[in-house]
Amino acid sequence: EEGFQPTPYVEGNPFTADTVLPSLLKRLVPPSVLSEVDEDLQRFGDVVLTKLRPLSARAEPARLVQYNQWGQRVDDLQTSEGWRGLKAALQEEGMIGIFYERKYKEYSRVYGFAKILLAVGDTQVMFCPLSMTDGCSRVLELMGTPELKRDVIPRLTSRDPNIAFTAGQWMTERPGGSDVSQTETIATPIPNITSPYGPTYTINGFKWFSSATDSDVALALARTGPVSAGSRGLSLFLIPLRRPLFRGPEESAPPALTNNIRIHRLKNKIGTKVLPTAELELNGSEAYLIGPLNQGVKSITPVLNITRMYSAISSVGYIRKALTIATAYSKARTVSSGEQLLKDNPLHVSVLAKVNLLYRALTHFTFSAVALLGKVECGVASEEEELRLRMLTPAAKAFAAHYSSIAMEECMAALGGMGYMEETGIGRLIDDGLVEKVWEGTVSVLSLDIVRATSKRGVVEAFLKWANGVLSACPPPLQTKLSSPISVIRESLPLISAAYKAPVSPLATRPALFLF
Ligand code: MFK
Ligand code: FAD
Repeated sequence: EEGFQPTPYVEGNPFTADTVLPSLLKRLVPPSVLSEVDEDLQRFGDVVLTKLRPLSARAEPARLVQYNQWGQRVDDLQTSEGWRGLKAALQEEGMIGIFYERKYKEYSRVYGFAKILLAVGDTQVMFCPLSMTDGCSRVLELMGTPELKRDVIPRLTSRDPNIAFTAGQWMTERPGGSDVSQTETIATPIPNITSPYGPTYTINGFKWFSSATDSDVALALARTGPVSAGSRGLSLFLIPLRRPLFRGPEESAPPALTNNIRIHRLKNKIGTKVLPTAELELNGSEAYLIGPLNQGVKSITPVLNITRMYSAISSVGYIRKALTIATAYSKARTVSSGEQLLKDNPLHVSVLAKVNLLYRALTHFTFSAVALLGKVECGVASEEEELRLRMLTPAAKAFAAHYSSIAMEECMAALGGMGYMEETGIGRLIDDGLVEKVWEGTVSVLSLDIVRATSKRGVVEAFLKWANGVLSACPPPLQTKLSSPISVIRESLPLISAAYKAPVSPLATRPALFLF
């Protein structure tokens, strides 16, 4: 009880404490939109502190009850109150809604992703199911029947948690997740039945990873062509997890999955423990074909590209949270015989500055892709911008995932022993953030995707034109002319390392643009 008492640190409102978002938003959003968005983000910063954080603290890993007391198979997935509360709170905040209401037109993506950046460290990976819900909405917007657009999109994008749906994505199977060509799940057409939602099939197979197991629908790949056709024999299906999909308002969703889906087991993961990732057996599940037959991989790519954007922003959001804690601690903890706060110690500040620089670089980099996504979805992007987005998406996701854990470990150590304690939450952030290197494409698979993207005519030219334009606007020491995407990477490395040594300044953040 006696002796030195450590001073608790205060994290503060994540928006007003943020060192990057205000200037980033000024750069990307016109003043008329900025004033409204700015006000909402300040309010939302308080919501993160007062509502989302307490809910997150009450979120527990889900429990799976496979059999009831009569020996019947029930597969009752019991999620925690905190998890359900987080989902509802984020739906009410318009996470998904903002992106389809498009109140701020092409700037809606920047606005919504700014909210994600602020919330991600305090929401227990809830943006995983929400990202797939977003991706599913986009696929249905692009390829759904008029009835799907009428009935399902409004649910997926709803701000009312009582009627809102979430969606999962079932691609990965035991023979391969990066490479889906050996998919074993089979789709069989039901003769003479066509639902208004599309040609109706039954699905049989085993899905090895299902993270949004508490969702209402899932987009899944299943084989409709010969095994010899590999991934070109797969089609995309919308699968309801329960039937009927729509119930009266008085009936809440039954916990068990009722579309002939069994939950084999819940995954035992390093992190993302609250997220109910499961293995699923599908034994004659009803499903609707989405998009053209045997073009399932291509049809699901809008989901991949949207969830990859969420992944990139999540990685950056984890750094934001860890850095905020480390910065707050530096204002509370003294060193040098108690004479000096850490924030005034040059050696310590240089450590924080390094992470701060990385955070700035990655935020500007990832949001440049987010801004392009908004433009493409609103039909106002040029062809060159569309091609650039195609390349930037896997690059942003891979870079952010790679650097995030490095940055978070620095932040953890910046609190000394306190950083290694569970209560700071940095440990959970690191464990959760690690998965960004794996799901939605590993770093190697994404680098192959960049190669795939650049093999399309015009992509490299569009990219170099843009990169050289950015470079020519930089101060002389950073000016250089690039001739290939490889040279962008090669030339950027010395610039980035030079920037690391420099004090944090607007100039030092510029090399972010050279990352890609
Ligand atoms: C909070 C964080 C948020 C994130 C959370 C989400 C939860 C996590 C859930 C998951 O992890 S879900 C599973 C995600 N799985 C993957 O990401 C799989 C990784 N593997 C790949 O991405 C492979 O590249 C792929 C499976 C797509 C390769 O399949 P294929 O069949 O060998 O691809 P192919 O034949 O090269 O391409 C088929 C078509 O799609 C081509 O078009 P064309 O038919 O016109 O030639 C390609 O150009 C096109 N394509 C492929 N990837 C594309 C794309 N188009 C646009 N964007 C892409 N990314
Ligand atoms: P593999 O593809 O076997 O990869 C193994 C290694 O091989 C990796 O290092 C990879 O980089 C490397 N590799 C693969 N191909 C190549 C290549 N051509 N060249 C060089 N190296 C290569 N999936 C879903 O569909 N839905 C979900 O909801 C979902 N949730 C998930 C939740 C969690 C927590 C995790 C960890 C995964 C989830 N996944 C989900 C699965 C995830 O998308 C896959 O694990 C991922 O795509 C990798 O596939 P894999 O596990 O089969 O690994």
